[in-house]
Amino acid sequence: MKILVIHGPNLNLLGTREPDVYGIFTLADITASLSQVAAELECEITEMQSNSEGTLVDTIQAAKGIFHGILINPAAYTHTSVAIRDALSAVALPTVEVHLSNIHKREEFRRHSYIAPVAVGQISGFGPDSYLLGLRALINYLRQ
Ligand code: CA2
Repeated sequence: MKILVIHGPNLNLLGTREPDVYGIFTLADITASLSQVAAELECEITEMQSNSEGTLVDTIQAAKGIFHGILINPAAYTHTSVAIRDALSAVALPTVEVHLSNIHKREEFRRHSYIAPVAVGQISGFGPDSYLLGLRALINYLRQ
């Protein structure tokens, strides 16, 4: 089982700024934890991060035929990107949307996700655990 893990814009800054909102862990810490869970679940993960909407769309398009599912934190593009939603819809790979923070208890503009309607589900508010729970949920879904 091959899973593509996508980190959206500014997540490369994790652990360097806004620790009160996003915590003190870095993207490398999340990668390390995800790798442990992936080994336990006997799946293979490939990770990428980009600040560019076009690169994220290109990456999603290229996933078809290579990956079985997508785990994505679209970050700010969650709330703006019809292009990322359309790419996910086009490849039709089971997708789980994750967020570190609980987007439903923050500013009003974060409550709407363009991605949620094309995802299997959304996990939000558990910090790095959102990724780990999301990977488990995606693998369980794919193995049903
Ligand atoms: O809670 C999440 O995971 C978000 O996807 C994070 C996005 C935000 O726009 C979404 O509404 C919710 C922001 C990611 C930016 O991460 C930073 C990390 C450190 C310093 C600054 C930004």
